[in-house]
Amino acid sequence: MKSIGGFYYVRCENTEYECKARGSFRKSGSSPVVGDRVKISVPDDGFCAVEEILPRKNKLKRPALANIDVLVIVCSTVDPKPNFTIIDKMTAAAVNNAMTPVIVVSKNDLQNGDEVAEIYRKSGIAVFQCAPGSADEAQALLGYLRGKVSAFTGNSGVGKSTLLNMLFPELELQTGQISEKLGRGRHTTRVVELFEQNGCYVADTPGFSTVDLQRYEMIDKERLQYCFPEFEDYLGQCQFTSCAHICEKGCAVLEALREGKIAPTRHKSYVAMYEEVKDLKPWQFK
Ligand SMILES: Nc1nc2c(ncn2[C@@H]2O[C@H](COP(=O)(O)OP(=O)(O)O)[C@@H](O)[C@H]2O)c(=O)[nH]1
Ligand SMILES: [Mg+2]
Ligand SMILES: [Zn+2]
Repeated sequence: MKSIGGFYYVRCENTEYECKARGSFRKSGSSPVVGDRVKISVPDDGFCAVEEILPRKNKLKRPALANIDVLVIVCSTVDPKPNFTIIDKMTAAAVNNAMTPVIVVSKNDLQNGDEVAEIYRKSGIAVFQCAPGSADEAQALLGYLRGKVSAFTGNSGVGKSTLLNMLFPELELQTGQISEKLGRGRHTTRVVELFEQNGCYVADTPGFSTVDLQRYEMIDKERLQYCFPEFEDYLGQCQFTSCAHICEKGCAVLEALREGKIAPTRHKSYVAMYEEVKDLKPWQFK
């Protein structure tokens, strides 16, 4: 649940155990991180210890988190306007890391967000549309997050803190901060923690800064197509087996795009990401 100063706080049933890690973890360079499923020993006297880390389904470096189920990507209708390239990089990075991307469209009271929402629904991604007072939508999102470990991300000002306060009132996060750095400054040490309420586990990263996948994550050109869920039905149906779905003749993805089955902004993001990585050598990844 939490890692601070060499101690690990491990939840087992309803008890939290303060544990040290076995020295062997340090030698192997794979110490436990928040979100890990672990085996611990609980002696009659002395320190509890993390004995074993179970296999991870994913792991982020910054913040150090493991086993994230859901990446909640918050974007607002206005103030700031959605940046589709960034949003789509996040959804792709989530899929590439075995996380389920979810889109929250905020500020529907300022401008209707149906068009943005439709782009992602059409892409097979769950969408929630929030505005102050839209308690039903917040409840639906809470229901979706129950039993899962989630992390929140999105540009500064989109309403992450506002949303988290709506979902988890006891967090009492400050909202309307100009810079995420302000929030970070309040923490003197870098604590990473999972916050649990109603069976939802949310990554409380320092100052609730965003989980920034896209800056550290590049997806190679062969894998990229699989990170856009709406392409799936058409993959393998192109005229050329090596089709990159950019401008090729007989491309089933481009045909779906023309027929309106794939959103133009999504394909545009795919092309932009493809262009970024197409000339990179394998050693330039990670
Ligand atoms: N009208 C409106 N304002 C919102 C909504 N969500 C957030 N805000 C405002 O947008 C500003 C930024 O919100 P905040 O939660 O701090 O964004 P964060 O930077 O992503 O954490 C604040 O002034 C909020 O009051 C919303 O759904 N509707
Ligand atoms: Mg905030
Ligand atoms: Zn194709």
